Amino acid sequence: MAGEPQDDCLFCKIVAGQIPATVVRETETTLAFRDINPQAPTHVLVIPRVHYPDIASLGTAEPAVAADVLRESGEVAAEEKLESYRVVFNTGSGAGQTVWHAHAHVLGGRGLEWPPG
Ligand code: IU
Repeated sequence: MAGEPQDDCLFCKIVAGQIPATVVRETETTLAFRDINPQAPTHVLVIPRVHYPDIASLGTAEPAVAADVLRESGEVAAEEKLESYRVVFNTGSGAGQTVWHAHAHVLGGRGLEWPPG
């Protein structure tokens, strides 16, 4: 059920402490940890503790938690002292989503081109 931990979800396992992650920030509703395959000098993922498959379904069901993810993305950027950075929600396999638990990528520490690939 949406919102409940999923047995086959990697990020639910990180939230449960069953898989290690390099955590940089934690709140009651969110977790922020370093991406295992960083695409920039700073590459942190901000996830809700609750399971929803993407940011749209989280935003519809639990808008306050979606707002927490956005606020924490800004807090990560501030902690990492990023003057310019990008917050990305890949949504759908055609946009590069591979993990079906909502997450923001916070990317910075190098020049970022626009439009993205
Ligand atoms: P995506 O937007 O769904 O593709 O992002 C998933 C990210 O999760 C991707 O950048 C992976 O490198 C990252 N990740 C991770 O940090 N730890 C893991 O064990 C796995 C994926 I699997």
